[in-house]
Amino acid sequence: MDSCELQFLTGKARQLRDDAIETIGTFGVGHIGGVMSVMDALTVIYYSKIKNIDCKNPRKADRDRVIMSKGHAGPAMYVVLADLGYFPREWLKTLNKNGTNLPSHCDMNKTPGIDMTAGSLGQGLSAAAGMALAAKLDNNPATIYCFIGDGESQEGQIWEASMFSASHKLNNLIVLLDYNKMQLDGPVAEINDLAPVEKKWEAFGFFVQSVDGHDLEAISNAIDNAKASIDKPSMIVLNTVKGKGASFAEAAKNCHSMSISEEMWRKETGRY
Ligand SMILES: Cc1ncc(C[n+]2csc(CCOP(=O)(O)OP(=O)(O)O)c2C)c(N)n1
Ligand SMILES: [Mg+2]
Repeated sequence: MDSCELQFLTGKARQLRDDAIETIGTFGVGHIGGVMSVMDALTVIYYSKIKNIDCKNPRKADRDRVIMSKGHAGPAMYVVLADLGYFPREWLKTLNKNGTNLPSHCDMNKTPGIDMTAGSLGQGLSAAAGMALAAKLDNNPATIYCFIGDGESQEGQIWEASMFSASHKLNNLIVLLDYNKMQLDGPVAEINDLAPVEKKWEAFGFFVQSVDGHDLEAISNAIDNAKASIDKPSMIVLNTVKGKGASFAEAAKNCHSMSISEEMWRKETGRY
């Protein structure tokens, strides 16, 4: 990645974080922690790696897919999709309100550009694996990206889907684990530990890389390496910080879901 691209992506990730803080703040409450922690990886995917997407044709057959299996990070997807022109930015003000097209959790039947409905944790990776297998059978060049959470990884269905993916050699599947070490009400390590997570995914047949999930260049290189995998699906462990880039969230003891006042979001974003 050259310095120009790095500078562009750094600025874009900051803008998207501010958009998400404003969007959730305008509603007044939401999953700020898990939205902030995936923002750098989402930025690299959508502004550097993704292929064959078209905001005027969101269901284009050969598009790369992005599945946000940790569906409570819907607002992270929405700020990206609005920025890319899938729907008017005004929609962001309707987040989670009655009649909205932007519910707090991803819904493919409501939001242009959302490839899979999610929210019931553990299910999205199975859908992603199915899409990856279908793409292979169809000789479709699509890459399937799937974000999962570390708390979400306590769901047995995640491991069923991982076995299936390796068994079918789904090298067009890139799973990104948001390893922010926190789940809804506490540290993952204290509730049901995932460590050693890299060894687990390796044992399940994945090509595993572990990176700083806020290092745009490292994420970009890891995705390039994953795309070069010949016969294994990929796991990229994103070592992240829950709430990253929202100072009030990083400072909170638990930032899983927070109330955000107008004063808080304006101060954080500098938008008055
Ligand atoms: C099957 C299921 N059980 C419980 C919940 C409630 N829930 C929503 S988010 C969450 C915590 C998820 O933690 P993690 O995967 O670490 O995501 P993060 O908040 O770090 O983004 C839980 C338990 C759910 N959505 N689905
Ligand atoms: Mg987590």
